[in-house]
This record gives sequence, C-alpha cells and structure tokens, in this order.
Amino acid sequence: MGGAIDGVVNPELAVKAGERVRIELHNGDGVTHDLALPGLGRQTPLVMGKESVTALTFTAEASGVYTYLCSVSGHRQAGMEGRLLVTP
Ligand SMILES: [Cu+2]
Repeated sequence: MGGAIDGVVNPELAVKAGERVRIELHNGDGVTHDLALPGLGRQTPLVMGKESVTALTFTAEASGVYTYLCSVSGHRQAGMEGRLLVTP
C-alpha cells in the first residue's frame, strides 16, 4: 500500500532471487480471502474482516515465474490471481 502498485488489481510482483520477501494482503472488502503461492509451498491463514492484514514472508530461492492466488473456493476463478517474477 502506498507504493507504485497501490490500487493495481493483481499486480505483477518482481523480486530478485535470494532476497527476503514480504507480501502483505490487506482485506479491502470484508470477504474472507487468503494468499497462496503454490509454487513455493506458501499460504497464509484466512484473512477475515475489512482492513485485516496477513502476510507471507520467505526467501525467493529460485528464479522463475510463480502464480499467487486466493485459495478460497471460487475466488481464483473469479480472477484473484497474479504473477510473482523472481529474477536472477
Ligand atoms: Cu479471495
């Protein structure tokens, strides 16, 4: 929030391999969501309630293109997914 991707829907996130990464999910609509990175084996607990926040913190070890998504039933299909680019 407050940066270049503030307000962007499903922003493409870019980090460098080996960097420590923290991705925050701010619940803006009060509906239950989460944030999952299946390619990296990461998933937050459900975030419930408007203005609630959850986060994933990890080290991006291997470069590649990973998908992040909301794993709540139907949400990915409704468009809640984007890409995380890990560059060398
Ligand atoms: Cu969701």
